[in-house]
Amino acid sequence: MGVATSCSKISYATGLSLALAAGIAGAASGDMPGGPAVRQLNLAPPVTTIASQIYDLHFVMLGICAVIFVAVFGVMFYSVYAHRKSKGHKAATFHESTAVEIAWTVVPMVIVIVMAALATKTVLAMKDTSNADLTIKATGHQWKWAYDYVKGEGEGISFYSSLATPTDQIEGRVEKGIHYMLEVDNEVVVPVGKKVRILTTAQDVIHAWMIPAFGVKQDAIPGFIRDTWFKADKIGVYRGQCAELCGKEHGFMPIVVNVKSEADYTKWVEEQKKLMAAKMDDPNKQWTKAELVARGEKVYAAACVACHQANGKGAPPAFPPLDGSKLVQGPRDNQVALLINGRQGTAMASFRSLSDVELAAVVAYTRNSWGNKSDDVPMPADIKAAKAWDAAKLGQLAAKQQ
Ligand code: HEC
Ligand SMILES: [Cu+2]
Repeated sequence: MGVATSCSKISYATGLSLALAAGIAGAASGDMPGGPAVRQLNLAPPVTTIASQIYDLHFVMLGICAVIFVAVFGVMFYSVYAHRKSKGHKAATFHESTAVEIAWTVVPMVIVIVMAALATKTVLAMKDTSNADLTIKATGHQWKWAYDYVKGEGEGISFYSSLATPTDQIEGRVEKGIHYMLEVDNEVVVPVGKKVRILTTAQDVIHAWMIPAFGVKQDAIPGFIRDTWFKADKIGVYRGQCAELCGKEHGFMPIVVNVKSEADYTKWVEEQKKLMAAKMDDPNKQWTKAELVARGEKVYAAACVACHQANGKGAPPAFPPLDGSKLVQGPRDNQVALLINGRQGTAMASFRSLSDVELAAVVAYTRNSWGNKSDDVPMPADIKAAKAWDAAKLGQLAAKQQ
């Protein structure tokens, strides 16, 4: 098998150099910076030590396979040709050659041991996530990534990172951009030359966090935390994808890492902190219903319109209307509970990660928009109590199951 694979790789490589020599494969204008190149056959140009080690190992292994290939087939074709029947050769009749048997056991074993020894150093280094300068948690969601800066400069920053390619490009109505399908709204920003530890986990199904130029690919498994690391040697933007088939939009959750100089990274952290502070709601503020409704319109536009539509009519039967919904017009606690917990097995996910103010606001908004009208709106404190009650209940359930 190994021999057959290396054979096809050799012929690709030969084909590539022929094509390059003839000047056919030179459509460099379409190469994506930090992503794949047009007619790319080789691995991504490495940007970390681990990635260059993987790159070198790849060619050493390929070389070993090529030598074996030439040696084995050389002997075989020579034997077939030199001892052909028309020359009157008679088949040898010997049985059981201890020397040959030892040779064909020992030689492959030595080859495999040499290969393993070469690879082991790199594999061990890949797994050594100790002494990181910065730790970032990457959580896979169907179908986006969430990032939390857990430790190091920038601690406390967290955001979602979703595909930024416009639908018009995806559906072919306009020309596709150079970063087609490998661009996001919020990039992961890291400093150059620093060891970055990535913790991977997932919210729903198994995803995988991969940046080829870093030589990094790590599964993100619900209920588990796995980790990997990289230390980028070069400033630039590097692109990868979810590398575990995770559902119908598996191809729609790219990963973009923006490696900045240390000074630029510090600047970015400060900007993020300011943005976060500006977004934070004053915890002591007394909200009026009108203020909550106004605030809720923004939350609704950001988090709910995709399914329930701006006019509250939804898209039945998949997405129910909220305008005139019995649940929205009924007791407010039911609606709060639905938003906090989501509804299992449907597209209505849990919105527990929204702040107390945001949840109170969006409930107030949906209860007082379109044809809906209700003075019974929750205050942020009610949401806080509902979340706490829920957490306590979940805790009791977990304790019972043990
Ligand atoms: C990804 C699509 C999606 C998003 C985004 C979404 N919902 Fe839903 N929502 C659903 C689906 C699907 C249901 C129906 C669930 C079921 O079958 O029980 C639903 C049900 C509801 C219901 C119950 C309606 C009824 O009459 O039973 C309410 C209330 C609701 N959503 C509010 C919201 C709010 C508020 C937001 C924004 C914070 C939101 N939803 C975001 C898909 C979505
Ligand atoms: Cu995925």
